[in-house]
Amino acid sequence: MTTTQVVNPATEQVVTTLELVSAAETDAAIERAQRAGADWRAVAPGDRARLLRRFAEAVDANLEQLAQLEVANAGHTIGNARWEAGNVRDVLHFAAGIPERLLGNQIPVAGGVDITFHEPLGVVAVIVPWNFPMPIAAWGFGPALAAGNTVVLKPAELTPLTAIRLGELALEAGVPEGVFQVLPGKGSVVGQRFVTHPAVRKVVFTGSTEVGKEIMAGCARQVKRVTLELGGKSANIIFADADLERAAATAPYGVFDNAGQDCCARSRILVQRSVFDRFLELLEPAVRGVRVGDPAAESTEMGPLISAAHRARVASFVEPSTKVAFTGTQPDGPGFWYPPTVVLPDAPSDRVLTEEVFGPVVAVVPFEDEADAVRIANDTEYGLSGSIWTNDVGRALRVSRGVEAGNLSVNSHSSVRYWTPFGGFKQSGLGRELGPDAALAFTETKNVFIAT
Ligand code: TAP
Repeated sequence: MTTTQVVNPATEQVVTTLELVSAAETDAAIERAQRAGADWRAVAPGDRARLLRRFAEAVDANLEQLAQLEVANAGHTIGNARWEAGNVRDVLHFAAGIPERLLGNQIPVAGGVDITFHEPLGVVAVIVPWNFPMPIAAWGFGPALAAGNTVVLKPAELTPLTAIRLGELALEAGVPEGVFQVLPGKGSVVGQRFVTHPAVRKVVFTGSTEVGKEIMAGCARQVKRVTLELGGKSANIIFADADLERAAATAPYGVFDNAGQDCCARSRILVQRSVFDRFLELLEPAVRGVRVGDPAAESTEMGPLISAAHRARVASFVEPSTKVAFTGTQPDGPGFWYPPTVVLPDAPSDRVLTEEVFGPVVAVVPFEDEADAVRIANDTEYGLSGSIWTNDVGRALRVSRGVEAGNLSVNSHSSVRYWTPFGGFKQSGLGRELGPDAALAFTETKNVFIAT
């Protein structure tokens, strides 16, 4: 039996020790999910909706407990963790609207009637990373269950606690055994069985682009459906005509939220050259003002990184030769801390501009004009998110259309709403989650012609 220690990244203390699921246990769970599928897809739409609503209510009733678990397991600030648990509840309520609205078409044809159905896929596997354990899990399992699939879910080895609790809450809410199972285990064991087991019809993977490519290649062997939510290197573009004070005051939160461990982190700030120096002057106090510390404290804005290994990786982006403009603060003592750090790269080829840091390090670079801003923003294989700061509506729309990314915001840094689509261009991913079409990612369209 293999076990893993769950560590609190703010204290380095062991929270608990867990048994990891084996390959044989994964197979057994997939087979249970397959058996449960026949009954689950036959549950009347209104009853499936009611069960999802009860699951949402169970999450809401346990919101504080889930949030506290995430603070202890992932070092998320308590404010963020409460939002994340609330997001699971809201995604489930949104998903509860799906069963009764899974509408097909009636298409005019000669000699009969033609109708389409959205059939469930069967067993859907969801593989979750450690950076947002609750929301990313729910974006997969909510709509998948609503559309009549059964779900097996693998949390990241570092952050399994909230997913395990969500699995218990589903059962307490009356979701039948085998319909939603949480399997804490290794990516190389449990995750791989999801890819290779023929009864799994779809893999929803969120994580690194490197592993995502492997998953996609593995799934190709069985023409298995995949949704991929991968890395990012998003740009925060600030034009000279923008409200510079607001752009500078909010820029730290567009990249340092969740200690920069966010696929949507705006980790490149592009600033029009005519206001470059002024913007840096305004940015400095904003970065120094980010409250870094005990994630359980209500006023904290940034917690620790997830692990010592990850901190070492983040630190590798700031070399002795790197020009550091300024940094924020970090607490002393135990914990995997890294301060908010602003760097001024020498060349477009600098690693800090081309690779995802996934930590609180942001690079600021100047641009000349609108075309130059779009060119630099698109000079990356990623395309997940980004922000555009300008007071010119026409420019806001032109640049929004020009930037190759799935989720953009103008004069704000918001990326995620459960009722709007989310996903990446280029190597940031494949497919979309959430939004009005969430259920279609978990169904096959079937066309039936009936001769009259
Ligand atoms: P990964 O190392 O890719 O791990 C993600 C998940 O995949 C974990 O559950 C991991 O299990 C599992 N896994 C690892 N190797 C596997 C394999 N060979 N087969 C099947 N599953 C495997 O990523 P990470 O470091 O945890 O997460 C950070 C990355 O996720 C960043 O690049 C970030 O941008 C990306 N991310 C993207 C998004 C969106 S929405 N685009 C959202 C969040 C994060 P173990 O825990 O056991 O290794």
